[in-house]
Order: sequence, then structure tokens, then C-alpha cells
Amino acid sequence: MKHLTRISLLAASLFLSSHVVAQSIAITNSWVRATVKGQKATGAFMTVTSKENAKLVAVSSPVAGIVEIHEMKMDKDVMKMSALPNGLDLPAGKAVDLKPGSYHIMLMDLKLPLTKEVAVQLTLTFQDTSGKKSQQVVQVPVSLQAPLGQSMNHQQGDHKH
Ligand SMILES: [Cu+2]
Repeated sequence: MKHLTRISLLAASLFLSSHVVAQSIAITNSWVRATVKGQKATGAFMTVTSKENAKLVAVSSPVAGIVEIHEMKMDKDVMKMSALPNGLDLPAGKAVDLKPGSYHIMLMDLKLPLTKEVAVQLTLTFQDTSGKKSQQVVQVPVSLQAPLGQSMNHQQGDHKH
């Protein structure tokens, strides 16, 4: 029994040391809503899971002149969206959904129509609790709707500004 305990302790310490070097923020289910001709703004959506407490503080993209992190919520029967002034909180271990009708990345001043043939590059800037920033670049597919597996609601975000 004593032997087994020692092995499990060793396993725990190995896990802890690899934990530190592992990529600490996972991005899954990402997609950008396709645009029609003349449309200058759209939304990017994804699920972000950070192992440590962190924040998503900025996003940039070569396809958009302006990128903001938005939240959408009901204000007296009116759906409103606004930029998050302090970024989006990513509590440790919690999957945070950016999805239509909720948090989203707003791509504005689009430089080209976003069709299914286009992949959108996003550079996400995260900040940890000590204030240290890190960046992650993701290639996000353009789609008419959320990929299978992502929770959907029935709100049709039209992203008017
Ligand atoms: Cu928005």
C-alpha cells in the first residue's frame, strides 16, 4: 500500500510540472458568421477554456479594421450589445462560450466579404492575473451557422451598429 501511495504522489508531481508548460488556454468550436455583399460587420464565436484565471483583453484580425469584444444582453426588452471595457473574464477551468446572443468578438470595418472559402485569422491577446500578456493566433472557419456540438439559441444576431 505504501508503495502505491508513493507512485500516485509521483504521478501528481509529474502532472503539476507538465501543467505549467502546457498551453494553458484552449479554443474550440470557433466560427465566424458569413457575410453578404456590402455587410461591414459580423461576429466571431468560440469556446474558450483557460486553465488559470485570465482575461481575453484584445482581438485583432487582418480582415477587419476594428475588432471588439462584445456582450449582448436584454435591456428592457431590447437586445443591446456593447464592448466589454475590461475584457472578458476567463475563470480557471470554466468553458466560456462566445455565441450568438451572448459574448462575441465583433469584426467591424470588414475589408472583404466573408464567404465559406475564407478562413479568418484572429490574434487573441490574453492577460493572466499578474498582468502578463500572451497571444494566440487562430484560423477560424467562416460558416452560416454554429458548428455541430456548440450550444445554440434562437437569437438571430444581426449585429447592427
Ligand atoms: Cu457585437
